[in-house]
Amino acid sequence: MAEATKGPVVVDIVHDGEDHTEYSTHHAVKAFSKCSLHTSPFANQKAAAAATKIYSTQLDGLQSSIRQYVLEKADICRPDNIHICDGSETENASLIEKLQKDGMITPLKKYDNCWLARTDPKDVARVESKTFISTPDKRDTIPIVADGVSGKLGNWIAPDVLEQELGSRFPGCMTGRTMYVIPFSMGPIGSPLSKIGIQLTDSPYVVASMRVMTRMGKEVLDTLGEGEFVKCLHSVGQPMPLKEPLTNNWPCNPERTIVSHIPDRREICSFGSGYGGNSLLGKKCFALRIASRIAKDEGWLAEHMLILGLTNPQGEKKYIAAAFPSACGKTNLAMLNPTIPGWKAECVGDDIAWMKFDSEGRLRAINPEAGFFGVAPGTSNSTNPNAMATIESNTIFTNVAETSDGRFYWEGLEKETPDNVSIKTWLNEENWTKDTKTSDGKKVLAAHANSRFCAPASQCPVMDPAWEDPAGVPIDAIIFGGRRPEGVPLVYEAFNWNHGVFIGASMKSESTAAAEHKAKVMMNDPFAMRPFFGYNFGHYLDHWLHFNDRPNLHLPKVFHVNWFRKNTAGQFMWPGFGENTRVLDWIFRRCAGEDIAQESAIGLVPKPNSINLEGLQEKVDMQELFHLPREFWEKEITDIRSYFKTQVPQDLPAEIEAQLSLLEERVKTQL
Ligand code: OXD
Ligand code: MN
Repeated sequence: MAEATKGPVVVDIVHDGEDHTEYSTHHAVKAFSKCSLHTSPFANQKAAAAATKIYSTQLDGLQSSIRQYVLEKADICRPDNIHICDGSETENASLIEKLQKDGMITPLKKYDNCWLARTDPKDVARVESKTFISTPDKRDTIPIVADGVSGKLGNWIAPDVLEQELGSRFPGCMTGRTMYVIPFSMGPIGSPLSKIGIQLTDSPYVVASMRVMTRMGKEVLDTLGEGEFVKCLHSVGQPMPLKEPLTNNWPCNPERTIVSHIPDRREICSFGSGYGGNSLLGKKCFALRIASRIAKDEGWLAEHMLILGLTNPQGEKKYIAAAFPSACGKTNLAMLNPTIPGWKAECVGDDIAWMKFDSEGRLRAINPEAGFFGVAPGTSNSTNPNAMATIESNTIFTNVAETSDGRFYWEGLEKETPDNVSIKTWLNEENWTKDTKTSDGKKVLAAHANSRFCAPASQCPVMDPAWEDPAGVPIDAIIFGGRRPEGVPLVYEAFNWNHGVFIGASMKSESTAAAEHKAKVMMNDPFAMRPFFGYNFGHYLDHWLHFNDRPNLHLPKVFHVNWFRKNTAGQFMWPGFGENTRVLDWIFRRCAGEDIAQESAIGLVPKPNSINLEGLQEKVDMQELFHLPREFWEKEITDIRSYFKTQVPQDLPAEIEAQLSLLEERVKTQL
């Protein structure tokens, strides 16, 4: 690890361009004690305050709390320059130029302002095992589990241990680099549902991506005034001069990666990874982990949900929020093209929903993001034409493959890519074909399974007119879903709110390439939040349940869907994609109060022939699709019970336990 240069940071304005301001830092001779930098720099507010007192006037444009934060962290990280981002086109152009010069991105010439980044192959996904939440009391972060049980609902780290971990990484980590200060708003600027963050990062790739994914720049600072903000510190962990050459010109430090959250201080510190949710701190770290904790404190919900507006042929509109684990086609559903004539679907968001009951008791949702950080493989004109239209310009691609005529390429685009081009893989291997194999005979992928596009939401042809409404959109239905090849029907409805919370708590799905998991295994993923809970899952369930006791709330109906059931031959039984409108139509009509559901052991299921199948090209065996095998459900109940018992032994609300017993009773008597 690089030694920090000693002495407090002095900030001089060296350049004040038309559109942005750049500062350079140098280090004064008077030294801090070595101890203050190395043992507990994050706790040493006094030393930082001293630096602030002496030098803060030189970051004049910033409000004092931000200035203090910047100085404190600059004092530890020792960047050569500090750049306050204004979010302008000019600034972005100079960042893109720098990224090109540094060999971090190349243009995809077939499109307008589209770029391809290839990462170090060691930095390709979220690292859940290195993601921590720190609170003085462990039980505030994760449920206590028995000795010998490995907890699967987040990682806790003691505050003093975290201080040491951060103290052994951040000092001097930005030497030779620029610290960018990114003011950003999660949610429309100024909305009462929005929150502001300040991210400090030494990665220009992160700045360019945050500009797409959030509302970023000067307007945010103006709106914030002296208000509160979430503190987000990020470093790729590669100070200059480099000790070893980079791979793909992508600075990162995988051996030392840590993604940490201090919810009591509304603070995030992430080190060592430049990619995705590890480094674009507005997304999973802020909008889910920190926000879910803020939401609990303030009485609202921050959820891993898409938001979709649906208009029926009569012109009536409803909004749904839907939670799916990664790799269940959330982005496809968020942008779906309905196949039933007369229906319209419009996108508000594809990944995260912040939801709050308004004064009339209606649940209102905003999408805190401004862009899509979507999984590329599988996206095509047949699966998601709206995403394809969105990513034709102003998009940053990461770890996709490239054609010789300057297009992007990934698995799923076989039919849409001309035959006469050659393909270079995400690993820079030329002349890839679908038959390319490794020396030990394994199929080589052209694009990494977690390769991404990062594109502005405003470019999506089906954005909802209200997607930036500061008041949010009213939510009528909450949908849970997962990849369930067996036993789980196409759709069912919860009997009531508490049953709905139980359904969310017992969600499962096949694992994803978005994180470091290797095999396709069935994983419990309650509320699709398993990697994103900002506090103890048991307390999270209490929070959801308490809405049932609040008077005058119009609680949305809750549903569970499964597009992924397979028949005995291993084929999907439901065509999915646009045809999912048929299920949404049923959900819509249920929300409108239609009598089209009947009781089953697991919830309310569609009455025979109540799902509109008119015009469906494929033959679907609805009987089989809704069959509830007794053995499967008995085993499911045993598994859920054992999951709760091992993972949430002390904090599971009694009501969830009661819901499980009710399910067990119904399965016993009705199946
Ligand atoms: C994602 C995820 O959205 O992993 O990237 O959920
Ligand atoms: Mn997600």
